[in-house]
Amino acid sequence: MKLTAGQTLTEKIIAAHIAFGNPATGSEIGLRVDQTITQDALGMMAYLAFESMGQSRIQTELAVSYLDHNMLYADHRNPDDHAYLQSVAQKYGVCLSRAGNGICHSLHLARFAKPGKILVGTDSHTPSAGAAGMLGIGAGGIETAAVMAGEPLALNMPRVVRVLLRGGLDPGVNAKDAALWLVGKLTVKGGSGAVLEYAGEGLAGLSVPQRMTLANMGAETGATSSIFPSDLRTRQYLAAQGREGDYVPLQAGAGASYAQTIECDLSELEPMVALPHQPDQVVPVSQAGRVYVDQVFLGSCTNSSFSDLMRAAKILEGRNISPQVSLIVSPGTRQNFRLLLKSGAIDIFLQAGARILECGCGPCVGIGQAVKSGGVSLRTSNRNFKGRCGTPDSQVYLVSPETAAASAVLGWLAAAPELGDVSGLDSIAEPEAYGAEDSMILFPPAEGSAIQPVYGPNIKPVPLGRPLPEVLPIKVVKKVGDNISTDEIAPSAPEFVASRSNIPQVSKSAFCRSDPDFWKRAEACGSSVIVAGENYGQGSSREHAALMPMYLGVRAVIAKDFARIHRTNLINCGLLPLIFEDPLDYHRLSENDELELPEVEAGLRAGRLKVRNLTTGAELWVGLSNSPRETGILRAGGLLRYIQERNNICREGTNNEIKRKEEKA
Ligand code: MIC
Ligand code: SF4
Repeated sequence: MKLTAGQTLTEKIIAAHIAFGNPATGSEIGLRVDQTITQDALGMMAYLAFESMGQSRIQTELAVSYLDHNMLYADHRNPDDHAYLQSVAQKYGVCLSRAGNGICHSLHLARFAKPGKILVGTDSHTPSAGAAGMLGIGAGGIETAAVMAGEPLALNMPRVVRVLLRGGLDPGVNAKDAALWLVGKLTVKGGSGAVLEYAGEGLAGLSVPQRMTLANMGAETGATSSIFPSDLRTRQYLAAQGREGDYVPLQAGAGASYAQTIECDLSELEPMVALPHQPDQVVPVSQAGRVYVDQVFLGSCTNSSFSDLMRAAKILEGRNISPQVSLIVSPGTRQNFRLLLKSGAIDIFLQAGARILECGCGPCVGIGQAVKSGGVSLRTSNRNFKGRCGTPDSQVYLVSPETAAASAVLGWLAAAPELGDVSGLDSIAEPEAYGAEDSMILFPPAEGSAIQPVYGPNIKPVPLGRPLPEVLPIKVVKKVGDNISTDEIAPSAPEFVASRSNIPQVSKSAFCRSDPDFWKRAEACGSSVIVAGENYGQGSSREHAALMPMYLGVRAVIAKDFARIHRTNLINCGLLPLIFEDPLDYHRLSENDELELPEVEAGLRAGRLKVRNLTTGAELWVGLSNSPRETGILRAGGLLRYIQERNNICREGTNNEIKRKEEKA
């Protein structure tokens, strides 16, 4: 790639991939995408949608489907989904990482990420690939399907925020502490519309897996992506993965200008903790007070690198965990698991009293290992939304592996130095060779047209949204506050995640943690709207948080503002993401109010709509800030219909195979 002076690294990569639009901050651009990733929990919708887009083969350079979330085979549903994913991967030219190989982001960084390329993934932590200088962007499944079918990825040109690192981490302080510090500073919406681009002399001391911890948690600020320069550390890492040939040096041009600079002196950081129930509730561990702990989880795509788990093992060596604590260890990848076995770390975990899980997401997303009622869990993962771990009244704290290990021994939240000398941790580094092998990746045959996708009985077609009428009557079915996460809208407990390929079924779980009757009320309304505060739809990219309400008759959400991925998911499902022009109007809408949008087409063209409150007689205005492309998608009733209409695909053709099978049965 040409190194252009004056451009940020983000701008350079975007300029090299522009498909349409002018890359001026805030305007809509289309990007040519090099690689895609899907994971099982959201990949199902992606491939079901892809099948109805009329392409016989994936159009990107590389597409990888990871089986890592739905690992609990409690009945036929997850194994059926996995069988389907394997069959469509073979048919359409997708590499498939088999269950047990590890977590998508950790594996993708290790095996496929390439500096300077663009990656789109059905997972909000796709920016993790930024650790190797790749621009990773999270998206919904239908959108990722469109990208696999050759559509450019549309998004608003992000502003570029420089994160300037100085100094180096003290022993006992982890890149996680820097990530928590940053999320605390920016808050869960401070990165919205931005790419966090790392720079500064502090970079030299950070390995690629440490950089991944930071890139991974950029998602918790709402950032579009996070990216690191590709430098000697990147080269070392790629060489250790047997992929030195993928290395290209990349950095921002001299004199590049940034929308904002955040400075972080790594040597001043101390162990940090995010308190329940938001990842930005960050304080130093030393100020968190005495917190007794029931469970400690070491793992997830944020913190299960080789050196993360080696450092935790070093702290646990020769010690036993507190009898009050259950310690759970899940190495993120099979590659790391094998290295940890060889190095003796797994033995140390076992001797200390840990429970070892397979390589996958597991407890991070609430699939197994819930904590007891009212229990306290310390986790090295990235999200602590209320109830995400599976226990509604639990308290989840986010910490580094060092803090997790020390706390497991002591029985209370404690930084590693509280347990003893930590200077020895400094000597732990990433291996010079990972012994990489891809025996758990199934590469597709060159031609797959004869392969039949395997549809289990729980797999249903992706429901289509409805085109917008000229006058839209909508009843307020629910009113919520600020920072509602997609975890709250579409909970990820195992019983629900296993049903995600069956929208009629899983829709009944919408908002079920806080409002179990929501689905009945929504169905009874027929046509409804949700009213929300700021940052509605933060967190996971799961488009079920849009598909499920859509299926239940929700036509719009009126909020103070939206998280980026969720706003796009709403549009792609044909729902209007409307923003109060006057935020005080939030107080003028109540549950059960009957509303009407009187002139929808004119509103779509003007980018603002009038809302009549038929119950109170009030009138208010809401904005849409829609691009012409988004207008077309909304008019059509969602992205799938839009693509089908444009490509002249008969709507009835959607997932024909499933329909035929159902008819026969
Ligand atoms: C998460 O970390 O919340 C998940 C589970 O990986 C999600 C995807 C999902 O909902 O399946 C994400 O980050 O997008
Ligand atoms: Fe899996 Fe957790 Fe990472 Fe999401 S954040 S991909 S659930 S490990």
